[in-house]
Amino acid sequence: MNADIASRAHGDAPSRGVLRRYGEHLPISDRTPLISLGEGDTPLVRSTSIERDVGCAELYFKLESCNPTGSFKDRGMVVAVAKAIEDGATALMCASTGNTSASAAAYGGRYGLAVYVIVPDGKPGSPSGIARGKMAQGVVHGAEIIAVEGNFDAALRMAREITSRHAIALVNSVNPFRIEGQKTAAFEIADALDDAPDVLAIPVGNAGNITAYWKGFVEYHRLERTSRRPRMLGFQAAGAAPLVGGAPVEDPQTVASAIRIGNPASWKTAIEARDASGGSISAVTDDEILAAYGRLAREEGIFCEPASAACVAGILKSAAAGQDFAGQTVVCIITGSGLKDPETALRSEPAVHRVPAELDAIEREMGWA
Ligand code: AN7
Repeated sequence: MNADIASRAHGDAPSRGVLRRYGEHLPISDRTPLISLGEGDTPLVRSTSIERDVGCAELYFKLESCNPTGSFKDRGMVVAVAKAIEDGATALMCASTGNTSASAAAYGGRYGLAVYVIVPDGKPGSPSGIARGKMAQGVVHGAEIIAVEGNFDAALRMAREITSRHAIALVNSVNPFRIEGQKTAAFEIADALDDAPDVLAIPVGNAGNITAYWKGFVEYHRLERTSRRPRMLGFQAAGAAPLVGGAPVEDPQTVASAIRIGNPASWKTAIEARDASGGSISAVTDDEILAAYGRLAREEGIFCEPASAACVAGILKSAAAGQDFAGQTVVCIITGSGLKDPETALRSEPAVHRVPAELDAIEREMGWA
């Protein structure tokens, strides 16, 4: 590791970050720099309203949106970047629907690495690009942004090929260190609840995160830190649901741009997590996603991105279809912040009262006069 990076790796206190907090469970050595941007240690918040409709004993939201770049990706990125630095890498690359690129851009910037991100391009009038907030993150952190006329699956194919030809570290979740870091969220949930939950509900796109959570729960159970392993309930958007249909989707479509993915890289391990846990992977429509997104914001105070709402939509749909969650503890993973995607929030004309800057105008408008 060069001295410059070593000197930057100090800046982690007082937040311990994933590498220090869970280092004993991670494939790190004494040469791995213990870098951090304060990732992990995210809130686990009890539901006030949706819990009743699900009919379970306790429903919690794991607010991965509270990570430094606003999504769960930071947990895996910190490990992947630390290992890349250990390896002598000077450049990172990922394909992304926006959150992986935001995270790579932030950590790369902090530790002096060049960052190249390949994202699906948004054409005028077509919803194929990444959310604006995520684009903003790549820009401000100084990444080279390569927007391709194609979807995420095409972008990932090219990122794999390019990083095999050039000395650039690939930090997509096909990088096993990403999965290692992301599994720490399962540890946090088990530590907070003093056991694994009965059910884990999670949105599924490239399927790295469901793979990571399952790995974390399996490891904690093996260490006898928990008495059980959760049923893994994965949810995909109906227009981008290859794991539900059992075949890749050529042209995936959904409002939840983070999970607009037609051929998940971690396909096999997602199916293994589903089957070994006695769980399922099912689809929710965009209408169901947006309904859950609205309820989370209005009734729970949680502004998440549409992809995150997919798991809440899914658990509500499962309960409405007769699945019995009585007596069970359910955790929904809120994978990313709603601030990432203001366009979805403002899709309909915002309900703003426009008035002159006068007290009586406000009182009249609000019906107080
Ligand atoms: C908010 O950033 O794939 O099933 O390139 O951003 O592990 O892919 C993002 C995925 C869920 C799905 N929620 O997780 C990317 C990317 C949010 C996400 C997922 C993503 P995986």
